[in-house]
Amino acid sequence: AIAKHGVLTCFFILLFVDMATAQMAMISAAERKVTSLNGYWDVIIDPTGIGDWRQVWLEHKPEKKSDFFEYSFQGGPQLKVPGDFNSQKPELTYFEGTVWYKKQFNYEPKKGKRLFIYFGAVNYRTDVFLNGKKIGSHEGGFTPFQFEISAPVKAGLNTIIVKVNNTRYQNGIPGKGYDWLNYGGITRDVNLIETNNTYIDDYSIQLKKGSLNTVLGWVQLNGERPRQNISINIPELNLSYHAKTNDEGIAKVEFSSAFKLWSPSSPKLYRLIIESETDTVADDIGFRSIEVKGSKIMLNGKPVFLKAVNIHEENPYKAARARNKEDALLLLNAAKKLGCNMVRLAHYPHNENMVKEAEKMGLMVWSEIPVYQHIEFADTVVTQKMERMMEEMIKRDKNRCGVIIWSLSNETYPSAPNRNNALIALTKKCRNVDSTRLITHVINSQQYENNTFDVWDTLGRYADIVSINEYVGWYTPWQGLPANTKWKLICPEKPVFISEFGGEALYGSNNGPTDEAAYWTEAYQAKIYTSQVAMFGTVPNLCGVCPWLLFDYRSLGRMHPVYQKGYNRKGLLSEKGEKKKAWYMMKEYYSKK
Ligand code: GCB
Repeated sequence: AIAKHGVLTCFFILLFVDMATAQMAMISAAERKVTSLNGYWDVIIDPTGIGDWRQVWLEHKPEKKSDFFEYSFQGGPQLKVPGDFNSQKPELTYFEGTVWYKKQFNYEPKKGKRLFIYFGAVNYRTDVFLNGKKIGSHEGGFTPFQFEISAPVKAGLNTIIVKVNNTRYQNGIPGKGYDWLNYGGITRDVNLIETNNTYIDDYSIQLKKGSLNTVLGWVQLNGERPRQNISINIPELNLSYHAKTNDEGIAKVEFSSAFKLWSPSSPKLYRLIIESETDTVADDIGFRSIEVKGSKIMLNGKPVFLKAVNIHEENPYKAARARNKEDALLLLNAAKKLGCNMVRLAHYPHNENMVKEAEKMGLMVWSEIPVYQHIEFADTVVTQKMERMMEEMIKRDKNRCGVIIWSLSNETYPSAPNRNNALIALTKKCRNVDSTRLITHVINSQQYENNTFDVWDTLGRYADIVSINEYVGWYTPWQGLPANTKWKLICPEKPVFISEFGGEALYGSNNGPTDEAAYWTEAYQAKIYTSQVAMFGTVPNLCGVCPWLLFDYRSLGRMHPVYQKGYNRKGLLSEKGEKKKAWYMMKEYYSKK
């Protein structure tokens, strides 16, 4: 009987295989007419994936007492959305598998309205079912997506079931190996969004490359009335720009004004209202120019040194994925206190609060897709996923002037089959989608011999900035005086950014219990920083540095029973926010820059 049931189920699963992949989310989702589905959701924890066979989404209900049934949500546990599941239940701490989520909502369909369900992010694979039918799926843990449910939604009570699976896949992005906690679950907001038949799906409103006063962009409508009059209003500037969308719903936008430019010392944003005949969206947008000229990075036409810090999307005090404005402020205020003017949001797109709050505080942002170390570039599915993730990241954040750099990869292996082809193609795509920002790839393939760095990776040729991760003093010993370091660079004309450096220290372990402990002391970490600072003086075209990293953070690969206990200890701050010696050194370096 089980076998027969299995065959039938397989048949049904096959029927579902071709269901829709998610749509890219409309931008500025929070500014729309939303009904939040945040809060407690009923869940079924499903370590083996048996729920697929039992078709959890059908919610079989017994008619008679004697009817067989399994996997009811009723009377089971609940999890908070948004939120990773790992930090919510002790049995889920290191869980990698499937959790089914269920939520009900009431809705009254209205003539002329469309309804979408929007997910800020779900890690890693998502399948969504509405009233027992699959409506589609999404892959990727850090970008938003949506499904239109205008047709299947019913009057009255509706049931949404979401299958979340955070298993690591060889052909996933990231792949199987990475140095952070694999927080699974519905980690960001879920909203119902109601729009008119034709709504403003997307817009790009930023300064034209190289210009300090001219906006070049577009507005994109979605719906049955693509041809409309649109306007862009900036009340503070008394500016009102009018255009018409074409048959594809697109209008080109070009206007000039004497903008007060956005910069770290004056993070000016303007309230902007975009109107079509059938929709209105508001946004806070800043204007700035970012370019590479010769070996320098120029912000608003002036050279800028990037005083950055690496940050994972984790609230260290809660040992949980950061998800809201308060979490963002905790992390970003610490970066500010260190004296930073930029944050590298490692190693995946963080939630929108991070980007928006950083922008408001005058922190430039480096945003990255999780193309990290072990990626199966030879698998064409992987290259498609990379592109899709990049597009989802850019669609969401392209109007954030704070974002100055798109990072398309971190420490990938030059010897991995098809790596260069895949990343070069991705870079070209990225420039097509957004020509206004800088693009980088983080390189870690350099040789360090005879106190000389040989940065030979040809990927550097396709980036605007050569970004290098190096851990001399930690994973690799110094081979001479840091101040005498020599450099051979694949692109000697380009700006160089040290995107990671550092070492681990357990806060308070200043007099380690044994001699070996020297390596884990704050003093040892501080010495790495002194040496690195001395070495920075030797880097040709140095345009900025970025210690790894702000806070100690959770990572499964960090299991030293005394010093790590599940934490990567390269933080300048402990997970409790205590300042290590290296914090003060970095702060001093930034205060002098
Ligand atoms: C790296 C990675 C970063 C790691 C770090 C480390 O190069 O980019 O994700 O966590 O090294 O601590 O080793």
